[in-house]
Amino acid sequence: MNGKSYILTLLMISLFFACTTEHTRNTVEKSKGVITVDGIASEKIWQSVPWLPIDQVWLGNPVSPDDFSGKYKLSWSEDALYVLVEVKDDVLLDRFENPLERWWDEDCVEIFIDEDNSGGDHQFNHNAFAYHIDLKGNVVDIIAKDTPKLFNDHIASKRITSGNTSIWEFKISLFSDTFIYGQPAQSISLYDGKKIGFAIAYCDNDSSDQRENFIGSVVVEGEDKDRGWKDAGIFETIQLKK
Ligand SMILES: [Ca+2]
Ligand SMILES: [Ca+2]
Ligand SMILES: [Ca+2]
Ligand SMILES: [Ca+2]
Repeated sequence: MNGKSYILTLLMISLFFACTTEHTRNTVEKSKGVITVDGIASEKIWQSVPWLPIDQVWLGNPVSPDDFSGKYKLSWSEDALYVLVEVKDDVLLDRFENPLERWWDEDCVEIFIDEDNSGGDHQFNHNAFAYHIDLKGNVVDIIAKDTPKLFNDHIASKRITSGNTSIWEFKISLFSDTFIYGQPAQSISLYDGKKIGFAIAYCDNDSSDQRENFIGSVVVEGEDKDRGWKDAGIFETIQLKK
């Protein structure tokens, strides 16, 4: 093999692995069996799909593994997107009795959904959703300036915590950008090949007035990394596969 074809072969091999990795990360495999939202990852699908990291610090200082580490898996059925999350957090802080009070300043999982993968602004509209799920399972997003609302009928979840490790299962119904809060709405049916904008994050607070860290699943370029709550352009595109 001459020098040129050697380099070409190397390039093709690296391209192949780059594509394979990308494929694994962005493709969401359908569950053949029913997923029971009980906080126990006993379903077959959870054994076969890979963990993905929640490791991008969007706010606060770099985190040590004994302060926070997190990972997640995805699957789907025709009626919902499923997320399995494992978080190791040294202190679980449930500060506010009222779920609509500073929901981001206590420990919570945040799940970002852009149903039609359009990207763009969603601060005060439903072009996309930024669901905060607190330790009691309450789901909060804002529908207008200073107007947080409960979206408990969009996400069912169950958390089981043992020591510093919490396992959550989430079942997420998807709604289109025509959703209007308080009016009856039909959730979207999912299908093979569908693309969705997705990101997940964890607000970690252990003992402070404000959250200490906000750690997400996607790389956000630039200085201001806390943009997921208003900008669906930072989400990652995932694609459903049968
Ligand atoms: Ca389960
Ligand atoms: Ca912590
Ligand atoms: Ca959208
Ligand atoms: Ca914490």
